[in-house]
Amino acid sequence: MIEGLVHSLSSYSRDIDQLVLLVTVLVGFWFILAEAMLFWLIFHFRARHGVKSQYLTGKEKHVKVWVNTPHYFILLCDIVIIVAAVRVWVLIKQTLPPADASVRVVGEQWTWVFQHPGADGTLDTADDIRTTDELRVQVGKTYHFLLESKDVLHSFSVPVFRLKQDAIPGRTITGWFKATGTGTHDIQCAEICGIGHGVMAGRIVIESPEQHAAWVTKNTRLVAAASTAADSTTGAAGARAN
Ligand SMILES: [Cu+2]
Repeated sequence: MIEGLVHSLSSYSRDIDQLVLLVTVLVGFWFILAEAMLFWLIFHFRARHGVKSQYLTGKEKHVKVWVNTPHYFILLCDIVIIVAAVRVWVLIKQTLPPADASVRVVGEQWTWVFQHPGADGTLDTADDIRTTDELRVQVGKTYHFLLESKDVLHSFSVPVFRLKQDAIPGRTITGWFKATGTGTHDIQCAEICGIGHGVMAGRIVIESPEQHAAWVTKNTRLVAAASTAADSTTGAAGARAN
């Protein structure tokens, strides 16, 4: 979790980090100022012997200016935050750059199932490679992920990518990512999805093109061997039935 917050390994992770920093600084500034003002007022206008309290309606001009001026500055900060947030939202959620490859991600209680294209590079063909709790991708490639859920709401979260997307039963949600560095990193479910939610952890292995090609070749061969074995078993069962 902590390593996910420190590392930033997708083409858009820096945009999200900068947005979070902007919100923290702008909101933090007004928070500290407001708290400091509150405590100063409490201290300065504390009860004193022989001093009567003053009643202010809040409508006096010299009082109103203390309310309105910060109000306008805060509205300005709101506009800055909205513009920055919409910019990042459009870049990540509204734009779908062309994919170099696609992977299917299926959440279920309580595991992640990944379907990768095999040696043919195309998803939903006979040589697809299926794994549980381990997603294998190549650095520098743009991936579309097709996110599904078998049962309840889950949320596909890859902290190093700053990626989080809900998985909804009955829907296929398409999103994208492009890894900018290699290594093994956390995948988590970010939506309470039942008693095993806390153990619904996976990992993403981001590989160099050579490493990834070797993994795809090896596993495509394993998939082919498994389907041949299954065919011969079915054939044998068929022969017995006859
Ligand atoms: Cu889940």
